[in-house]
Amino acid sequence: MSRTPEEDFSDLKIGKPPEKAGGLPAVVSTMKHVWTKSGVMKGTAALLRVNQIAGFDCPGCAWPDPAHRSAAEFCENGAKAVADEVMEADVDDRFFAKFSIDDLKAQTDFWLNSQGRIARPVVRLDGASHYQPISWDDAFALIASNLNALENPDRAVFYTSGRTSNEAAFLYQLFVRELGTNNLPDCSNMCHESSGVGLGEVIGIGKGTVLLEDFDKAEVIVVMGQNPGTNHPRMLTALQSAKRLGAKIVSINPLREAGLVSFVHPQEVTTLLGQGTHLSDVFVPVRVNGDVALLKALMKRLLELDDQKPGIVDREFIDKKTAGWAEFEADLRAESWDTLIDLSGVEMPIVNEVADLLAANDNIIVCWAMGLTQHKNGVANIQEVANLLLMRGAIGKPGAGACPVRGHSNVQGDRTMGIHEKPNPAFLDAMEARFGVPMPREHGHDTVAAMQAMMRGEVDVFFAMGGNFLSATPDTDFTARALQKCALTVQVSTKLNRSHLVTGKDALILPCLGRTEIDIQDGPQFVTVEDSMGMVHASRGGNKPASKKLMSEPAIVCQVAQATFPDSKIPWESFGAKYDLVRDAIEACIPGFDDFNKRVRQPLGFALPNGPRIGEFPTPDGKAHFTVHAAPKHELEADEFIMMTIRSHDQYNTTIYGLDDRYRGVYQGRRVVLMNAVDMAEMGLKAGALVDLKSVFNGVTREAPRFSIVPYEIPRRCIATYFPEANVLVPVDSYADRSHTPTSKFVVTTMKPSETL
Ligand SMILES: Nc1nc2c(c(=O)[nH]1)N[C@H]1C(S)=C(S)[C@@H](COP(=O)(O)OP(=O)(O)OC[C@H]3O[C@@H](n4cnc5c(=O)[nH]c(N)nc54)[C@H](O)[C@@H]3O)O[C@H]1N2
Ligand SMILES: Nc1nc2c(c(=O)[nH]1)N[C@H]1C(S)=C(S)[C@@H](COP(=O)(O)OP(=O)(O)OC[C@H]3O[C@@H](n4cnc5c(=O)[nH]c(N)nc54)[C@H](O)[C@@H]3O)O[C@H]1N2
Ligand SMILES: [Mo]
Repeated sequence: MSRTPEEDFSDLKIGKPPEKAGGLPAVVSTMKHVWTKSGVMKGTAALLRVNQIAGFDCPGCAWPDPAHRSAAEFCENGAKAVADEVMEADVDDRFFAKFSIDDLKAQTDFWLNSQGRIARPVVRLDGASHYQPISWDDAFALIASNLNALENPDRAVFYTSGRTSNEAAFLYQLFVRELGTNNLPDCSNMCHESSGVGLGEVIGIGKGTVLLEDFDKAEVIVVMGQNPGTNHPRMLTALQSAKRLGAKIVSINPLREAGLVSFVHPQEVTTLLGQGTHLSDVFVPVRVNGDVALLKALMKRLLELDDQKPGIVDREFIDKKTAGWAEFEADLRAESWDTLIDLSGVEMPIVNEVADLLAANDNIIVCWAMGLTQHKNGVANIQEVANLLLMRGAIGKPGAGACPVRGHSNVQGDRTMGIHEKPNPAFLDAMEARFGVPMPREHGHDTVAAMQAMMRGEVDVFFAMGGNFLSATPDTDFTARALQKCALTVQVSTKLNRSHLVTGKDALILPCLGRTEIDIQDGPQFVTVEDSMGMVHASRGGNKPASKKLMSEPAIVCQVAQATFPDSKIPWESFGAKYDLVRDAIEACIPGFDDFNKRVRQPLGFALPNGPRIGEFPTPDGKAHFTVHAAPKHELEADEFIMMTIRSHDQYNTTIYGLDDRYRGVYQGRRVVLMNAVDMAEMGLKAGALVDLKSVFNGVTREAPRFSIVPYEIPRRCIATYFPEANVLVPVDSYADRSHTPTSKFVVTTMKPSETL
């Protein structure tokens, strides 16, 4: 067996996880990433435009911007995302001539990303060893000829990652539907789909119900299955502010994440060296996927407290606004305390402490991310959160509600723009009326279904608007084989990644402008995005594009469309030239965008309508719904562990910025398994021992060799690894009921010591 560069553990160091996030180390890390990658001047200039009213939306995450902004409205990891984009365009003709595709495959993801921005369009024709330069026109002609040759439009699949602007997303889905398919899988399928489906069913909208200002009015904020210190650092500012105003914070997580313990605001100079704000009042070390049991335990306790002293269950709200209470209450009363406590892994005193807080305070916000959505019962997890809020009447009023914290900076906007394999018929009707082009009605493939269709040989063209489909999807080896069955794969990208190396017979890389860059078409253009709380605002880059040969995403879509449909009724050429015209079309087709061009030019943009936020539930019966879910039981064999795959502090999804996970005390290595010391002792494993991991699902075995064991404070029989390294172990057919989100936080795994090499 040969060793890959990732499997070299000579520099791996394990330290103690810090007690607090932010502070000086965050400032130092920010400057290191920004200045070494993009140069002092260009990097600093870019940072000063992040999230400013006349600047660009941070490509880091979807956390909203406050109305009153500081000159430095960014965080350490947002700065890394910006620095990563503001790199030189060194992936150019010379680069592609020098390195064959096989040479590139031998490199790590970290190396691939650190080569710089992609400078020009390139093609690899069937059998060639290298990518070669291609002109934009020839690239568009190649795509058009493949699309026009399809036996059926459903033999093409169009993926979207969540950085794509509203304008690009709207144009993209319009083109795909003009072609005649709804095959529009997106990263949301792997991310907050369980939140969308879960909330959609019970409150009538698949989005959160709070605004940023609600945090300052909240009395209790519960943060579940989320690691904001790394993934949404600007959220810590909101938590700190709420905390200073008296709110209590409850953190429900198998790991005691540093960002949730204590926080030193990196931009508050006076507190930079201090101890910081202690954030979590209660830490609840739930077992992986013990959340349904835990939430039911909390609600059962609330019922008991209400029996003792009525008023905790908000009966007036329940009578007026909801349905399903009687069955829900009966199920909770019938649950056994022993079972709930056992399945949650949380001790009774902690359950009581949290229940007391939830009983004593009416303004409750629950925030969550991937720790809840990426489970077989992901939809049930979210609906239990909704049950809790509804029972306390904590939805539809200021300072309370549901807050799914979105990942990619415009993933929510892309959905609003119609990037969805199951489009709303009213939206299709509106597009037919506006453009006079028939729209396909049959549902298309989501991400998992697209992978399976490719594997069956039912996909000829795979087109990706951003992202890294190969490494982000589950079951890497399966996805690799599936992608290679396509005739043509097209990647619209900014940086090199593994999806450029495992491709269809022919492959194109189309390099696009990033958020930070000036976009000139018929004059300077700007785009718009929607944040995690449904605020829509403008984003304008200020940097000179990394290369003259880049095109904007909207322009790329319009040119592909023009090449494919030279006689289209849709005004592709003018759409590509003037994004105001695209916004007019969005206004005509999507509710909530009245006066779009005018309102988006207001300094703070505008909020999209949200019924539940004001206590109106757009479900078929106009009520919010209580739902009943059984707590999942997991019978593990003696040698089995539940593995969750998570992000380190130095990565953005599949983009690896560096090899450290500072907040967990892991340095210079990513092939690690966080494991409970008692489990290690039982298995006879020492810190630093190398193990091969194996998952078996539906009779199929998947293996990932050589991971180093790190002792960690994590519940017994639970382990954690980083994605994408562990994605080979996530089975393609293990996904959430109804939302089809891969179960990236729940992979039953065994391990055995690795052979010495
Ligand atoms: N810097 C940076 N920022 C990012 C990203 C990034 O990669 N890097 N990615 C972006 C994207 S697309 C997304 S979706 C978000 C992701 O943001 P997160 O969801 O915070 O990301 P994960 O690392 O997947 O962390 C999941 C958290 O859930 C916990 N967890 C795992 N299983 C369970 C469980 O069963 N129950 C509970 N209660 N908790 C559990 C883990 O311990 C971990 O703290 O971040 C976005 N922002
Ligand atoms: N095991 C496991 N797997 C997971 C997860 C997990 O927690 N565990 N999380 C899942 C989640 S939540 C998500 S959202 C997905 C993420 O899946 P993706 O969105 O597909 O992956 P990213 O790594 O964010 O994509 C990175 C690439 O996007 C391109 N890019 C960056 N900026 C731009 C831009 O402005 N325009 C264009 N066109 N391209 C750009 C760059 O070329 C870069 O290499 O992964 C999922 N996969
Ligand atoms: Mo995500």
